[in-house]
Amino acid sequence: MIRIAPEVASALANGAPLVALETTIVTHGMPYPQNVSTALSVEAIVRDAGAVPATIAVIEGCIRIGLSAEELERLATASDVLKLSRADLPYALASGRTGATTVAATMICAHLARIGVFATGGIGGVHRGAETTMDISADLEELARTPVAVVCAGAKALLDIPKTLEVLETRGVPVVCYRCDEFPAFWSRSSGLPAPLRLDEPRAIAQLIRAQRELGLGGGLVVANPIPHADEIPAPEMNDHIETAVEEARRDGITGKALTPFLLDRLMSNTAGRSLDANIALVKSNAHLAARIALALVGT
Ligand code: PSU
Ligand code: MN
Repeated sequence: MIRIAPEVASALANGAPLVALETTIVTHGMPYPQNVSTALSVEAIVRDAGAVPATIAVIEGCIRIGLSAEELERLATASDVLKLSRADLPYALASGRTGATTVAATMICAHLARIGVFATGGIGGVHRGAETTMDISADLEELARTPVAVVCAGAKALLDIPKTLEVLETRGVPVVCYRCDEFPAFWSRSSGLPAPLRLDEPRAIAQLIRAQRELGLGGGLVVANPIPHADEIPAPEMNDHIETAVEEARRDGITGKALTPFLLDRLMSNTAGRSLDANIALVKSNAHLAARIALALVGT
């Protein structure tokens, strides 16, 4: 059910630092060809920092840890690729389907392969209007149960960020902000909400991960790395676009799994591609930080 690429397998055998990468961002988060070029650059960034990338997906019913460039290209251009979270993973395996893994499913697969650090764009969270829709991403539940550190640029600002942070706190997930005092809001550095925890060095984050493991607490943690200054879209500007996109989703009756991809796509159009440029920049920055944490964890 699980196939580990040779490069990843030898890194695991040698205790070398590894960084897991997800694929929903490729298939449902960005358009072609930027999705493929971003995924390849992110892998290169992890390698340049001295770690081994492990891009995760399900291909024809098999969990794959590490994809070749050709496989990535095929995944990014295939139609009918499922968006897999915890609930869908066994279905994809049992029915031989191909699917991209969300944060939740990537955490599960990374943990199966004994990879403890994972870089993405932004975690899923509590959607705006969740008090009536009950749309809360399975990513939050996964963070509470699976011991993988997720490096992200905070939660996407299209979510209800205060409620997202409340759920993480309730479920006992440490949320550590990297070199900032405010929880970042994906395209913007600022959410108006204070950092639950703050650490300034990858080594200190590695120590936190070790302490969490040694206490036997289970569960993962969120490392929130704000988008680089030069790439951010200021929050007030982004909020107008988000309100428009959320209204468009309501008008078109978009719900469930389709909602986040729909909103990301509408934002890209409504910002004339600027939200995509920001998304690409923040993923690259997260990959670099994740690699540094992975290095610190193996003590190099
Ligand atoms: N980060 C990005 N783009 C994305 C995602 C993260 O920069 O598309 C994906 C992740 O896979 C995350 C998913 O798990 O969005 C959240 O989906 P949902 O809200 O349906 O749980
Ligand atoms: Mn949802």
